Amino acid sequence: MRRIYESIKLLIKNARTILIAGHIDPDGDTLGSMIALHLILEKLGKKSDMCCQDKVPPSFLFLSGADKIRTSPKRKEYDLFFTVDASDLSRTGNIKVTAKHIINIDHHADNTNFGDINCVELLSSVAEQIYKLAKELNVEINQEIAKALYVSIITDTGNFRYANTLPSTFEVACDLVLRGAIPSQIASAVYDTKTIAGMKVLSYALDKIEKRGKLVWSSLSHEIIKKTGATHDDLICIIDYLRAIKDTDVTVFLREEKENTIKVNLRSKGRTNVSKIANDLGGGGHIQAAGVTLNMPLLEAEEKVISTVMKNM
Ligand SMILES: [Mn+2]
Repeated sequence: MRRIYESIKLLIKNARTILIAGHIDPDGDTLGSMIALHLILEKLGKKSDMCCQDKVPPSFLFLSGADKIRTSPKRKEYDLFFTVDASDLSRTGNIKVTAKHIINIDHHADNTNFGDINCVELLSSVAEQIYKLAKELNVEINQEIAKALYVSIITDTGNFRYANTLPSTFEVACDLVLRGAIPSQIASAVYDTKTIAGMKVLSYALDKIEKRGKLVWSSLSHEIIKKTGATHDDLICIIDYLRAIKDTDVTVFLREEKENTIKVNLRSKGRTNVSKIANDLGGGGHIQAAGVTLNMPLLEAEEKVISTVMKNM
């Protein structure tokens, strides 16, 4: 690993143009890591562009530099192209650039090692890797970097609750707090961001909950989503509420984005591989979090997904 960090150091030194890309539907880890890396490079006197195919969710806009993240890259060619939190290049979506070197920094077990340099470690979050990189580069972590990395850690570990929470996660988090990340303020900025429309649409989803064995699911029709005025950001967090029900393993949430377009999210607490289920349905993802889009009526999609899950549990 040490050698990998050494090579990254050298490539940064020689690069004139640098792009940092996150994954589609950006989450706290990809965004926090992008911003932290951008700030670290800035401290080394290196300018970098940041790019994510999809817009930054409003709950992360408080991070300094979040407003600099573009949905398309400034240039077509870069010396260095960092991807953070992407298990495969396709996870960066429609960001198509040519680069002399691709540096793949990621913590997913199924990473396809698509980079020229693959910095892949099974840590809680990419934040832990960026933290190590900062140390390796002799860049002092200031309050802004600490805040960004802390956001990555709490969002990817579900506030230190998921199985990926390691002793090193607490060590890094502790140092970030010592360097000015204020846990209560950051938690409030990230989580106390629910909208009235989001709460209303959630109430419909909760009302429709069904449970069969260790499987829990719910769904929302396009009509309800339209009626409440809920946005994409209001909808993507619903599965976390469903997931909190006791004595369950798999959670499924289906939403009718438009007629015959059903977005399906799958989560597992570890006993069932939802990535396999999503694959069977034509989608993809990870063991504990996966998804698929089905082109059929909502009821039909619900039946199909539930029977596929039951077969795999
Ligand atoms: Mn991550």
